[in-house]
Amino acid sequence: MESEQQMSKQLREFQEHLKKSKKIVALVGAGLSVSSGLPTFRGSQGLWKNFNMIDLATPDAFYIDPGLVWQFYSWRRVSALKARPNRGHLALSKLSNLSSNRDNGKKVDYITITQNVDGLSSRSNHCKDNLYEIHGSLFNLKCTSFMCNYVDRNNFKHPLTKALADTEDEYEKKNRKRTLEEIEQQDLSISPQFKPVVQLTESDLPQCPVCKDGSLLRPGVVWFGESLPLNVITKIDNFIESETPVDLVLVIGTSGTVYPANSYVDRIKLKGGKVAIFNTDIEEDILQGKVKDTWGFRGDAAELLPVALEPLIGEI
Ligand code: BV8
Repeated sequence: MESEQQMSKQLREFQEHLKKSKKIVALVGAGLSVSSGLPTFRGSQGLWKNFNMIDLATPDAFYIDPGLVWQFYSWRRVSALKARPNRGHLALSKLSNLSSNRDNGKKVDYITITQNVDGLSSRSNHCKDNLYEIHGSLFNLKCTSFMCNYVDRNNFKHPLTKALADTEDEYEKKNRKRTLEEIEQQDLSISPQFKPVVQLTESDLPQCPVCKDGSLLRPGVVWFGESLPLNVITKIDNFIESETPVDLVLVIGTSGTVYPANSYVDRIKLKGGKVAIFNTDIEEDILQGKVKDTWGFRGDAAELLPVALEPLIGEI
């Protein structure tokens, strides 16, 4: 167990470095959204009904049973719509706005790289041009036809189709269109985890409005086995590889198991950057300060970030 003084020594050292940092990156994972009520991908939370989430986040799963995968993503959409950004999101949002209006005297270049598709960072008033959603968003839809490049961005519509409303109807008896506010008011206490998946046909699912041959729409997320959006990756590479090195990478609520997201931390460390990990699960050596250029803060990222970043962002 790290002692109180060990923690405060780490915090003091970290904040000294934070105040001197000119270039900062945050790598965000599912753990940041836990205190907003959204489950992580691994461990016991990584299940939806009796499916492993990772098995559903693949092109093959969608090809084999688009109705099943769409019910999974409908549940994810409704859960994310119901969730609100937490103080951890707000802390990063303040940091992002610090670097965008550079005339405030605090010269810091900053980007958030988020693996999360829940849209909570963009709903936390995060500066748009330094937020990189490398795995896409639950609220973008795109056509599955290779011949069509239709994309529907920021689609918060609920339900997307009547049949999918049915799956989402596990939350509410009435099957009608609702505003975001109405969704936020509703009671999500009845978990859909135990109701059986219904068999849906393609005609029950979102269709591309442009394609004549009625192609299916899919969630605008990056599935396992798919490449990340090249334009986003290039911007991140340029930020990390430019001649001014990154001084500090904040590794927040991620198990670091997903490539290529997990490669950024080593690349920054290789160029002399220091690492600060915010996670409920941290190796003892890091907590004891025994790992070079690495600080570890064990706890809920939503609680830790506002405290740790306070010297730069002030009070939230
Ligand atoms: C690609 C969108 C190449 C969908 C997601 C074998 C070995 C190594 C790599 C591979 C391999 N086989 C395949 C690969 C590559 C693969 C991969 O990494 N697989 C993993 C499973 C091994 N990667 C890919 O396929 C990527 N593409 O490589 O392309 C390519 C090139 C050209 C052409 C074709 C292909 C694409 C990966 C993107 C997958 N899509 N999301 C969706 O969300 O539905 S990733 C998905 O996983 C989510 O985005 C999520 O963010 C991520 C899970 O990672 P974490 O965020 O870290 O979440 P996790 O649950 O794991 O951990 C949560 C952490 O939070 C824990 O550490 C926990 O302790 C902590 N925590 C909990 N509570 C709190 C907390 N921390 C703080 N506070 C708390 N309160």
